[in-house]
Amino acid sequence: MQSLKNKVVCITGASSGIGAACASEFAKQGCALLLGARRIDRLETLAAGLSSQYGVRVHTVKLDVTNQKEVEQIFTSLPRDWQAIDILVNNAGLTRGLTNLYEGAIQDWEEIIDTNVKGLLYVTRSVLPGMVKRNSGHVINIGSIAGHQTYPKGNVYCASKFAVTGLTRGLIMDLLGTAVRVSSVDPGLVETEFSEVRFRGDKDRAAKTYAGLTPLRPEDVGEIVVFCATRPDHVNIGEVIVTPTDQASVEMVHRRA
Ligand code: NDP
Ligand code: 8X3
Repeated sequence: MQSLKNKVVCITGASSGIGAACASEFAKQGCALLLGARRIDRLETLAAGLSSQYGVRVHTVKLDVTNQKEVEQIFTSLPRDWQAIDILVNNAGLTRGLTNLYEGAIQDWEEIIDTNVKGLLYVTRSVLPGMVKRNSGHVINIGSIAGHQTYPKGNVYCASKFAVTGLTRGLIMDLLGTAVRVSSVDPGLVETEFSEVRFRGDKDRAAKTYAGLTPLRPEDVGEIVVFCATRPDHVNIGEVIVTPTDQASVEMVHRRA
Protein backbone atom coordinates (compact mmCIF):
# COMPACT_ATOMS: atom_id res chain seq x y z
CA MET A 1 0.00 0.00 0.00
CA GLN A 2 1.43 3.37 -0.94
CA SER A 3 1.03 6.50 1.14
CA LEU A 4 -1.24 9.21 -0.22
CA LYS A 5 -0.04 11.82 2.28
CA ASN A 6 -0.09 15.33 0.75
CA LYS A 7 -1.30 14.06 -2.63
CA VAL A 8 -3.67 16.52 -4.28
CA VAL A 9 -7.03 14.84 -4.87
CA CYS A 10 -9.74 16.51 -6.95
CA ILE A 11 -13.27 15.19 -6.44
CA THR A 12 -16.21 16.37 -8.53
CA GLY A 13 -19.68 16.24 -6.98
CA ALA A 14 -18.22 16.29 -3.48
CA SER A 15 -21.22 18.05 -1.91
CA SER A 16 -23.13 14.82 -1.28
CA GLY A 17 -23.16 11.04 -1.19
CA ILE A 18 -20.26 9.12 -2.71
CA GLY A 19 -18.25 12.26 -3.53
CA ALA A 20 -18.45 13.54 0.06
CA ALA A 21 -17.52 10.07 1.36
CA CYS A 22 -14.51 9.95 -0.98
CA ALA A 23 -13.46 13.33 0.42
CA SER A 24 -13.57 11.92 3.98
CA GLU A 25 -11.68 8.77 3.05
CA PHE A 26 -8.91 10.70 1.26
CA ALA A 27 -8.76 13.15 4.18
CA LYS A 28 -8.07 10.18 6.49
CA GLN A 29 -5.05 9.44 4.25
CA GLY A 30 -3.70 12.98 4.74
CA CYS A 31 -4.46 14.17 1.20
CA ALA A 32 -5.03 17.77 0.13
CA LEU A 33 -8.57 18.02 -1.22
CA LEU A 34 -9.81 20.04 -4.14
CA LEU A 35 -13.59 19.73 -3.94
CA GLY A 36 -16.04 20.80 -6.63
CA ALA A 37 -19.82 20.94 -6.92
CA ARG A 38 -22.53 23.49 -7.60
CA ARG A 39 -23.68 23.74 -3.95
CA ILE A 40 -20.67 25.62 -2.62
CA ASP A 41 -22.25 26.13 0.83
CA ARG A 42 -22.29 22.39 1.36
CA LEU A 43 -18.71 22.07 0.18
CA GLU A 44 -17.58 24.74 2.60
CA THR A 45 -19.26 22.99 5.53
CA LEU A 46 -17.64 19.68 4.53
CA ALA A 47 -14.26 21.39 4.05
CA ALA A 48 -14.36 23.01 7.47
CA GLY A 49 -15.18 19.67 9.12
CA LEU A 50 -12.46 17.72 7.29
CA SER A 51 -9.73 20.27 7.82
CA SER A 52 -10.46 20.52 11.54
CA GLN A 53 -10.83 16.73 11.99
CA TYR A 54 -7.87 15.58 9.89
CA GLY A 55 -5.70 18.71 9.61
CA VAL A 56 -5.71 18.55 5.81
CA ARG A 57 -5.73 21.41 3.29
CA VAL A 58 -9.04 21.79 1.47
CA HIS A 59 -9.85 24.09 -1.45
CA THR A 60 -13.44 24.36 -2.66
CA VAL A 61 -14.63 25.45 -6.09
CA LYS A 62 -18.13 26.16 -7.33
CA LEU A 63 -18.15 23.84 -10.30
CA ASP A 64 -20.82 22.93 -12.80
CA VAL A 65 -19.26 20.15 -14.86
CA THR A 66 -21.76 20.70 -17.67
CA ASN A 67 -20.35 24.16 -18.40
CA GLN A 68 -17.28 23.57 -20.56
CA LYS A 69 -16.02 27.17 -20.43
CA GLU A 70 -16.41 27.28 -16.63
CA VAL A 71 -14.59 23.97 -16.22
CA GLU A 72 -11.72 25.15 -18.39
CA GLN A 73 -11.53 28.51 -16.60
CA ILE A 74 -11.52 26.90 -13.14
CA PHE A 75 -8.75 24.43 -13.92
CA THR A 76 -6.56 26.97 -15.72
CA SER A 77 -6.77 29.46 -12.85
CA LEU A 78 -6.25 27.26 -9.81
CA PRO A 79 -3.94 28.64 -7.10
CA ARG A 80 -0.37 27.41 -7.62
CA ASP A 81 -0.55 24.81 -4.80
CA TRP A 82 -3.55 23.14 -6.40
CA GLN A 83 -2.44 22.93 -10.02
CA ALA A 84 -0.66 19.57 -9.89
CA ILE A 85 -3.58 17.19 -9.34
CA ASP A 86 -2.41 13.68 -8.44
CA ILE A 87 -5.79 11.93 -8.30
CA LEU A 88 -8.99 12.92 -10.10
CA VAL A 89 -12.23 11.33 -8.94
CA ASN A 90 -14.86 11.90 -11.64
CA ASN A 91 -17.90 11.39 -9.45
CA ALA A 92 -20.42 14.15 -10.35
CA GLY A 93 -23.45 12.48 -11.82
CA LEU A 94 -27.19 12.09 -11.70
CA THR A 95 -30.26 10.71 -13.30
CA ARG A 96 -33.78 12.01 -13.82
CA GLY A 97 -36.96 9.97 -13.86
CA LEU A 98 -37.63 6.35 -14.68
CA THR A 99 -39.47 6.34 -17.98
CA ASN A 100 -39.80 4.32 -21.15
CA LEU A 101 -37.51 5.82 -23.76
CA TYR A 102 -40.41 6.53 -26.09
CA GLU A 103 -42.00 8.70 -23.39
CA GLY A 104 -38.79 10.27 -22.08
CA ALA A 105 -38.28 13.99 -21.52
CA ILE A 106 -35.59 15.30 -23.84
CA GLN A 107 -34.50 17.86 -21.23
CA ASP A 108 -33.81 15.00 -18.79
CA TRP A 109 -31.71 13.20 -21.40
CA GLU A 110 -29.70 16.36 -22.02
CA GLU A 111 -29.05 16.80 -18.30
CA ILE A 112 -27.98 13.17 -17.81
CA ILE A 113 -25.66 13.11 -20.82
CA ASP A 114 -24.29 16.61 -20.21
CA THR A 115 -23.41 15.70 -16.61
CA ASN A 116 -22.40 12.05 -16.67
CA VAL A 117 -20.65 11.93 -20.03
CA LYS A 118 -19.73 15.40 -21.28
CA GLY A 119 -19.01 16.74 -17.78
CA LEU A 120 -16.64 13.86 -17.09
CA LEU A 121 -14.95 14.54 -20.43
CA TYR A 122 -14.56 18.28 -19.82
CA VAL A 123 -12.98 17.78 -16.40
CA THR A 124 -10.74 14.98 -17.62
CA ARG A 125 -9.61 17.04 -20.62
CA SER A 126 -8.64 19.85 -18.24
CA VAL A 127 -6.80 17.74 -15.68
CA LEU A 128 -5.21 14.87 -17.61
CA PRO A 129 -2.65 16.80 -19.71
CA GLY A 130 -0.86 17.81 -16.47
CA MET A 131 -0.76 14.19 -15.35
CA VAL A 132 0.65 13.07 -18.69
CA LYS A 133 3.24 15.87 -18.60
CA ARG A 134 4.35 14.87 -15.09
CA ASN A 135 4.04 11.18 -16.04
CA SER A 136 2.15 10.62 -12.82
CA GLY A 137 -1.47 10.50 -11.74
CA HIS A 138 -4.64 8.49 -11.39
CA VAL A 139 -8.12 9.08 -12.84
CA ILE A 140 -10.85 7.24 -10.97
CA ASN A 141 -14.28 7.32 -12.58
CA ILE A 142 -17.40 6.53 -10.61
CA GLY A 143 -19.32 4.43 -13.10
CA SER A 144 -22.13 2.11 -12.10
CA ILE A 145 -23.36 -1.45 -12.38
CA ALA A 146 -25.73 0.33 -14.79
CA GLY A 147 -22.69 0.76 -17.03
CA HIS A 148 -22.57 -3.02 -17.43
CA GLN A 149 -26.23 -4.04 -17.37
CA THR A 150 -29.39 -2.18 -18.33
CA TYR A 151 -32.67 -2.16 -16.44
CA PRO A 152 -36.18 -1.34 -17.69
CA LYS A 153 -36.73 2.42 -17.98
CA GLY A 154 -33.09 3.06 -17.11
CA ASN A 155 -32.31 3.63 -20.81
CA VAL A 156 -30.47 6.97 -20.99
CA TYR A 157 -28.89 6.74 -17.52
CA CYS A 158 -27.60 3.25 -18.31
CA ALA A 159 -26.33 4.46 -21.67
CA SER A 160 -24.48 7.30 -19.94
CA LYS A 161 -22.80 4.84 -17.59
CA PHE A 162 -21.99 2.47 -20.46
CA ALA A 163 -20.27 5.52 -21.95
CA VAL A 164 -18.27 5.93 -18.74
CA THR A 165 -17.20 2.27 -19.01
CA GLY A 166 -16.13 2.90 -22.61
CA LEU A 167 -14.24 6.06 -21.69
CA THR A 168 -12.39 4.30 -18.86
CA ARG A 169 -11.35 1.47 -21.17
CA GLY A 170 -10.34 3.92 -23.91
CA LEU A 171 -8.30 6.03 -21.50
CA ILE A 172 -6.43 2.97 -20.27
CA MET A 173 -5.40 2.35 -23.89
CA ASP A 174 -4.55 5.97 -24.64
CA LEU A 175 -2.36 6.20 -21.53
CA LEU A 176 -0.48 2.96 -22.16
CA GLY A 177 3.22 3.75 -21.97
CA THR A 178 2.69 6.46 -19.35
CA ALA A 179 2.59 5.97 -15.60
CA VAL A 180 -0.91 7.45 -15.38
CA ARG A 181 -3.49 4.99 -14.06
CA VAL A 182 -7.22 4.81 -14.79
CA SER A 183 -9.85 2.99 -12.76
CA SER A 184 -13.61 2.76 -12.67
CA VAL A 185 -15.47 2.00 -9.47
CA ASP A 186 -18.94 0.79 -10.42
CA PRO A 187 -21.42 0.42 -7.57
CA GLY A 188 -24.89 -1.06 -7.35
CA LEU A 189 -27.40 0.46 -4.94
CA VAL A 190 -25.86 3.07 -2.65
CA GLU A 191 -28.12 5.07 -0.35
CA THR A 192 -27.42 8.72 -1.16
CA GLU A 193 -29.43 11.62 -2.53
CA PHE A 194 -29.28 9.94 -5.96
CA SER A 195 -32.87 8.64 -5.91
CA GLU A 196 -34.21 11.87 -4.43
CA VAL A 197 -32.64 13.73 -7.33
CA ARG A 198 -33.98 11.11 -9.73
CA PHE A 199 -37.54 11.56 -8.38
CA ARG A 200 -37.17 15.34 -7.99
CA GLY A 201 -37.47 15.52 -4.23
CA ASP A 202 -40.07 12.77 -3.74
CA LYS A 203 -38.51 11.30 -0.60
CA ASP A 204 -41.08 8.52 -0.18
CA ARG A 205 -40.53 7.22 -3.70
CA ALA A 206 -36.77 7.54 -3.27
CA ALA A 207 -36.86 5.57 0.00
CA LYS A 208 -38.67 2.69 -1.74
CA THR A 209 -35.53 2.11 -3.86
CA TYR A 210 -33.72 0.90 -0.74
CA ALA A 211 -36.69 -0.52 1.22
CA GLY A 212 -36.19 -3.95 2.79
CA LEU A 213 -32.55 -4.35 1.76
CA THR A 214 -29.23 -3.22 3.14
CA PRO A 215 -27.79 -0.87 0.52
CA LEU A 216 -24.15 0.15 0.22
CA ARG A 217 -23.16 3.19 2.26
CA PRO A 218 -21.29 5.97 0.46
CA GLU A 219 -18.23 5.23 2.62
CA ASP A 220 -18.17 1.63 1.33
CA VAL A 221 -17.52 3.09 -2.11
CA GLY A 222 -15.09 5.71 -0.80
CA GLU A 223 -12.99 2.98 0.81
CA ILE A 224 -12.76 1.10 -2.50
CA VAL A 225 -11.74 4.27 -4.33
CA VAL A 226 -8.95 4.76 -1.79
CA PHE A 227 -7.99 1.07 -2.13
CA CYS A 228 -7.53 1.59 -5.90
CA ALA A 229 -5.43 4.71 -5.28
CA THR A 230 -3.20 3.09 -2.68
CA ARG A 231 -2.04 0.15 -4.84
CA PRO A 232 1.62 0.26 -5.81
CA ASP A 233 2.42 2.28 -8.95
CA HIS A 234 2.73 -0.80 -11.16
CA VAL A 235 -0.82 -1.98 -10.29
CA ASN A 236 -3.84 -0.60 -12.14
CA ILE A 237 -7.30 -1.71 -11.07
CA GLY A 238 -9.34 -1.25 -14.25
CA GLU A 239 -12.88 -1.90 -13.04
CA VAL A 240 -14.50 -2.80 -9.75
CA ILE A 241 -18.16 -3.80 -9.60
CA VAL A 242 -19.44 -3.60 -6.06
CA THR A 243 -22.99 -4.33 -4.98
CA PRO A 244 -24.79 -4.78 -1.69
CA THR A 245 -24.90 -8.44 -0.68
CA ASP A 246 -28.65 -8.06 -1.20
CA GLN A 247 -28.19 -7.26 -4.91
CA ALA A 248 -27.26 -9.86 -7.56
CA SER A 249 -27.76 -7.71 -10.68
CA VAL A 250 -29.35 -4.40 -11.59
CA GLU A 251 -32.75 -6.06 -11.42
CA MET A 252 -32.32 -8.86 -8.87
CA VAL A 253 -32.57 -7.51 -5.36
CA HIS A 254 -33.41 -9.37 -2.17
CA ARG A 255 -35.88 -7.45 -0.04
CA ARG A 256 -37.06 -8.59 3.37
CA ALA A 257 -40.76 -8.13 4.07
P1 NDP B 1 -25.82 12.30 -4.87
O1 NDP B 1 -27.02 12.90 -5.52
O2 NDP B 1 -25.82 12.12 -3.42
O3 NDP B 1 -24.52 13.14 -5.30
C1 NDP B 1 -24.33 13.59 -6.61
C2 NDP B 1 -23.24 14.63 -6.63
O4 NDP B 1 -23.03 15.05 -7.99
C3 NDP B 1 -23.61 15.85 -5.83
O5 NDP B 1 -22.51 16.24 -5.06
C4 NDP B 1 -23.91 16.90 -6.88
O6 NDP B 1 -23.51 18.20 -6.43
C5 NDP B 1 -22.99 16.45 -8.01
N1 NDP B 1 -23.40 16.99 -9.29
C6 NDP B 1 -24.54 16.73 -9.99
N2 NDP B 1 -24.57 17.49 -11.10
C7 NDP B 1 -23.43 18.23 -11.11
C8 NDP B 1 -22.91 19.21 -11.98
N3 NDP B 1 -23.55 19.59 -13.09
N4 NDP B 1 -21.70 19.76 -11.68
C9 NDP B 1 -21.04 19.39 -10.56
N5 NDP B 1 -21.49 18.49 -9.70
C10 NDP B 1 -22.68 17.91 -9.97
O7 NDP B 1 -25.60 10.91 -5.62
P2 NDP B 1 -24.43 9.80 -5.51
O8 NDP B 1 -23.44 10.18 -4.51
O9 NDP B 1 -25.11 8.50 -5.41
O10 NDP B 1 -23.83 9.91 -6.98
C11 NDP B 1 -22.44 10.08 -7.23
C12 NDP B 1 -22.07 9.24 -8.45
O11 NDP B 1 -22.28 7.87 -8.15
C13 NDP B 1 -22.88 9.53 -9.70
O12 NDP B 1 -22.01 9.54 -10.82
C14 NDP B 1 -23.83 8.34 -9.79
O13 NDP B 1 -24.23 8.08 -11.12
C15 NDP B 1 -22.95 7.26 -9.23
N6 NDP B 1 -23.63 6.06 -8.75
C16 NDP B 1 -24.55 6.13 -7.76
C17 NDP B 1 -25.17 4.98 -7.30
C18 NDP B 1 -26.22 4.99 -6.24
O14 NDP B 1 -26.93 3.96 -6.08
N7 NDP B 1 -26.37 6.06 -5.47
C19 NDP B 1 -24.82 3.67 -7.85
C20 NDP B 1 -23.83 3.71 -8.89
C21 NDP B 1 -23.24 4.87 -9.29
P3 NDP B 1 -24.29 19.56 -6.68
O15 NDP B 1 -25.75 19.23 -6.84
O16 NDP B 1 -23.97 20.35 -5.45
O17 NDP B 1 -23.67 20.13 -7.90
C1 8X3 C 1 -27.16 3.90 -9.92
C2 8X3 C 1 -27.62 2.49 -9.87
O1 8X3 C 1 -29.59 0.98 -10.23
O2 8X3 C 1 -29.95 2.89 -8.76
O3 8X3 C 1 -26.06 3.96 -10.77
O4 8X3 C 1 -29.78 3.21 -11.14
S1 8X3 C 1 -29.31 2.42 -10.02
